[in-house]
Amino acid sequence: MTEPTTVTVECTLVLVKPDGVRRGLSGEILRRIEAKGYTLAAVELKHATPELLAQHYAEHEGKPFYAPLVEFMLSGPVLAVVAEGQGVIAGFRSLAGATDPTAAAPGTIRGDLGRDWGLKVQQNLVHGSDSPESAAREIGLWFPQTAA
Ligand code: IDP
Repeated sequence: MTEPTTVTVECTLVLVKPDGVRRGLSGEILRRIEAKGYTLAAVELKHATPELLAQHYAEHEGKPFYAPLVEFMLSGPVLAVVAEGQGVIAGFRSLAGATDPTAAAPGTIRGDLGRDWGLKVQQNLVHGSDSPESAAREIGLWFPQTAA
């Protein structure tokens, strides 16, 4: 059987959330992305704005955790990252682990480094785009200078 020859290189938006930046875990999270073989195409420390977060989290508007999530995301700087590589959208979400750090598997960012979700439910260290459409939209929001 021959190996497939098509290599689809894609980009995803990763955010190291304010808990990750505050706890000094940005370097460890970038290290895991690079160790997996992905490339860092852009890295920038940013302060989110309510307007940016309203767009970024539009799908969650109206949910009970929406307002605390936005408040948390405004509580400190966020490290915005564009990671590039074959299968990086699904691959980073697998590196990140389950949304709830208490349930996330050992070996994942949230499983190894995340704190018990019972305390601060929004605080799960990282965001990663969940589809090619979300990745394009989110990269355009956080890195508007890269938009075509
Ligand atoms: P994901 O980040 O694993 O893709 P989403 O369901 O897209 O998870 O939710 C976005 C973010 O909203 C989560 O990362 C987490 O910070 C927060 N969140 C999701 N579900 C809950 C919840 O049930 N309670 C509190 N916060 C939540």
